[in-house]
Amino acid sequence: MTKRYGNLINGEWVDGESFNMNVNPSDTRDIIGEYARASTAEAEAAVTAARAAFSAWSVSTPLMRHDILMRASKEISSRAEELGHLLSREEGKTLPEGIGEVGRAAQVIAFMAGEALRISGERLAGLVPGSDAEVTREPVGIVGVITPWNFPIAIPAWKIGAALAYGNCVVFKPAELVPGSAWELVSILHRAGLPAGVLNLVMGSGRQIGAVFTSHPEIDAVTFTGSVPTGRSIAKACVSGATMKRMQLEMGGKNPLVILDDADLDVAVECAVNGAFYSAGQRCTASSRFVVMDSIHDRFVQAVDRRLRTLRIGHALEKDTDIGPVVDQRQLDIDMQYIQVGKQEGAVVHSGGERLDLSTPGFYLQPTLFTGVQSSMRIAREEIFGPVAAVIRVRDYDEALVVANDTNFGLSSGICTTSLKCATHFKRHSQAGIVKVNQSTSGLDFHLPFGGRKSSSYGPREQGRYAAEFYTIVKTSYTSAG
Ligand code: UN1
Repeated sequence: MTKRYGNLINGEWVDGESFNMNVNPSDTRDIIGEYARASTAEAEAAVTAARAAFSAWSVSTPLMRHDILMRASKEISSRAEELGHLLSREEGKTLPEGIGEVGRAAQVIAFMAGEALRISGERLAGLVPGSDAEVTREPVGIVGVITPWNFPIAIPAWKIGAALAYGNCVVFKPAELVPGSAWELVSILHRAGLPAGVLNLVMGSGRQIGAVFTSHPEIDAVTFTGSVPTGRSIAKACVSGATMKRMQLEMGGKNPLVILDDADLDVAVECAVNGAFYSAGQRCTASSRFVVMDSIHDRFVQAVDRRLRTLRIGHALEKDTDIGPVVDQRQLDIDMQYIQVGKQEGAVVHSGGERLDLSTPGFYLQPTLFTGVQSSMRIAREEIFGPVAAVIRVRDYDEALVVANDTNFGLSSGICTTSLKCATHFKRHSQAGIVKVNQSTSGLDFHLPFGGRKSSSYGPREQGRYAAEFYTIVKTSYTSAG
């Protein structure tokens, strides 16, 4: 009998009408638990509870919010191994990656605890003689939080941590594939002392609960990380109801890593392999296009191939595993379809490209490197979200920049070079929200703003102090001495 986990509504754990099995992608015989699926009525009850809690929470002292978040952060870091194990078991990233992600969740919540104390405004002289004006920040209200499966604890932590720090109430819907880490995070925050209704958990179907978030008049804002099509439909729904909702949408990427011929080859290979293949390439910041100068092309491809051969693909919880499985059958099918598409388009599978049958039944795929890719090919334009990367050959830096920007996405980008001139030019002219020089396009610092351009992102940035742009609303007040 597997353990059952309920939703948190108005400070009470409640069972659902039905439950969702949480399956280990490294071994599909391993069922982690059964997680309640919230009904529409339960999601609505959660919104009502959040609204009721808002009047007190929105004017709570910064110190109260700081202390609760710090308590939660400490519990998360003290349980990093255990929570990392759960995360890797349900998502499939390796144990060091899982434990690392838990550490990052603890850090981001601690950072946000500090932000609760740092909320600030401005005071200016008014234009009417004797008057002054203040610009202050207030919480937005009730925030619907929708998170993806690829960062089961870090993304919920940076959205919920920020929402709570700035005095908002939250209704949280985690990805159905990874409810375990989300449940633990909510349980920790709840026990850290949040008043009933301030944070509610409604696990279940995105379509059903997402519809409550986008249509309910008491939801003020929706923050979402996931695919472009889902983001687009959320955006439409958020503005078409009676109340127009603030939104923050973090969507896909097709992130380029440019390799110039003056690059340190070891650095370039490390950036490439880490950015494209670790976490099985399942990061919206993953490098999926290597834009490589002719004169270093063959050396780079050979070195990446050599490095890939040393990587062990396996069960996420086994000690020597470098790359775990992809998350589920659906994602594996998508990855395999794109590998087919790439071959049909005339690209060459230089490394990998095959499913692996290992001793445990799971969704294992070799890291796959395509060469001979043109920027117009689907494998160079569409987000795959798997361990698949495409090498595009270019003549020089100028062409590299054009190719790097030749995409509808604009999340992160990278360049490997020892030329200060090219690095400086690339930082200014890359059409991406995040640019990295001699670093992997993946792996971001929690104290810095995160977000992209073009169809990668919509709305204000996440993380760092820039999170305030989404989670607070500005008020301008005028005072005359009277
Ligand atoms: C990272 O690269 O460390 O869903 C973070 C994603 C992003 C987060 C990436 N929103 O992959």
